[in-house]
Amino acid sequence: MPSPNAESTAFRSALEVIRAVEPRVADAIGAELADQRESLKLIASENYASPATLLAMGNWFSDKYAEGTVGRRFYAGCQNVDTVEALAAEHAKELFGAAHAYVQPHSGIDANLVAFWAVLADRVEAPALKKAQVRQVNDLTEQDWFTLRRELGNQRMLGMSLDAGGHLTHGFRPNISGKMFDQRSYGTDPVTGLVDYDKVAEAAREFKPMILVAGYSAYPRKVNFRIMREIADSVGATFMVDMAHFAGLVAGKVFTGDFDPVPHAHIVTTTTHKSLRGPRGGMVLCGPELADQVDRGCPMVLGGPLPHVMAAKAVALAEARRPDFAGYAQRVVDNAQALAEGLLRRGAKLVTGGTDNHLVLIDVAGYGLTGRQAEQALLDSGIVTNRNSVPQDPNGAWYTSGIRIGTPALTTRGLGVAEMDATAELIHTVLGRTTPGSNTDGTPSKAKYVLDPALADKVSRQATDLLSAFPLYPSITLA
Ligand code: DSN
Repeated sequence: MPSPNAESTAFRSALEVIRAVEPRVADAIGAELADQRESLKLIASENYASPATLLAMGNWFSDKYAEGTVGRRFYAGCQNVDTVEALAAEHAKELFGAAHAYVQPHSGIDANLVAFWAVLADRVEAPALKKAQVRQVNDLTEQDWFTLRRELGNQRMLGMSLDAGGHLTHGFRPNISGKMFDQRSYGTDPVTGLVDYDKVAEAAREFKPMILVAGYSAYPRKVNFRIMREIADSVGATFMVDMAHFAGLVAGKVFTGDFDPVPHAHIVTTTTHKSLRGPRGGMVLCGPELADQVDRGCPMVLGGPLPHVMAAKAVALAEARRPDFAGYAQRVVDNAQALAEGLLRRGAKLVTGGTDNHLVLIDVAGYGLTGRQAEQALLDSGIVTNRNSVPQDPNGAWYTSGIRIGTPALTTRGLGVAEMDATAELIHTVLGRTTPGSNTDGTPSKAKYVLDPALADKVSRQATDLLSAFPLYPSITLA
C-alpha cells in the first residue's frame, strides 16, 4: 500500500505543475474529477481506473517511439519500453490463459483492425494481399474499395447486427471493416431477444464467411462461444470474439466454460478500459498460429505504440490478477441483475427481460419516449447513460428507442444491490415523469421532452445523496 497521502500528493503536485503552464487544463482536470464524483455514471463502457493506472500514463514513456515488438524495434533505446510491454503481455496471457497477447492497439477499433488483417494475411493468397496493400488507405474512393475487396477475394464477415447489440467495427459500412469485407449480420430472436444459434448456423451455411464475429456492445446476455466455434468450424470460418465489453467478467472468472471466449476463439480482441478497468486502449489475444501476423499490427495498421499506456496496461492487468478482482466482477453482474429486477418491478420494459452480464437495455418506448429524450431527461437529473438502438428499432441509430445502462463504474465505486434498487427508482421516476415534446410547428419531436425542472433537481440531489456514502477516489483530495 502507498503511504496515506501519496495519491493526493501525486495528483496535487501534477496539477500544480500543469497549472504553472496552462491553468485552464489544470482546472478542467480538476473539474472532471468533480463531475465524475457527483454523477451517477451508468455508461456501460466506462469505469474508474485506479490511481496507479492513471499515474503510470503520465511520464517519460510518452516521449518514446517504439515501432516493432519486444526486443525487435525499429528505434534504439527501447529497453524500458520492452520491460513494460513484456510485462503487460505476460499479465494478459496469465490472466486470460492465452498463448499470445499483443498489447499495442490504441483502442478497440485498432485491436479489431489488427485482428482482421492478421486473419486476412493468414488466409488470403499472398499476391492478392500484396496488391491490396500498395494503396494509401486514406486516398481510397468507393470504387477503389470495391476493387480492393475484389482483389482480396471478396472475403466475408458475419457478425451481430448493430440493432441487436453488435458493434460498428464488425463489418458495418461506416467503419473501415465494412469496406474491407462483404458483411452480413445475424440478429436476435424477435420474441426472446436472444441469439438464436440455429439461425446463426443457417446464416453461416448460406454466407460462408471467412470470419465469424461474436461480441457486442449492447446485448445484455451471455453468448455461448463453444457453440459459436462449432458453427465457425462447420463452415471453415475463423472465429473471432470482441470481448471489449465483458473482458472484466472473463478476467474475474464470472464468464467461464462455454462463456469464456479465450479457449474457443481463434482470436480475441478487447479494450482495456471498460469492465476490465484499465487505461484507454486495446489488446489482441490469440494462439501461436496467428501470433506472427498479429505482431505486425504496427506498422501494418497502427501508428507507434503508446509506451505510457502499455505501462498502465501492465499495472491494470496486474490489479486484475489479484484475488479481489473476481469479487468486483461478480458484483458487477449482481448489481446489473438487481438494477434490472428493480426496473422490471416498477414496470420498465427491458430487452431480453433482464441481464446476465454488466448491462441492461431499457426499451423506453414503454415510457412513450425515444432514447434521445430519455437520455437527456436522465442527464438533467444527474444520471449519465447513453441512448442505444433496440432490436428492429423504429427510431433508427440517432434517436433510438433504448437506454443502455451498465454497472462497472458504480460497482468500482462501491455501490451494491441495495443502491441498485434505489437507482432503479430514480431512473423509473424520471422516465415515468418525462413526456415527449413538440416542434415549434406543433409536430411531435423525437428530441424534445418535458420534465419538471423541480423533479429533475430533486432526483439529482437524491443521486448525490446516494453517492455520498461511496466517495470516488476517497484517498484523493485536490484542494
Ligand atoms: N463506444 C463503446 C461503447 O460505448 O460501447 C464501444 O466502442
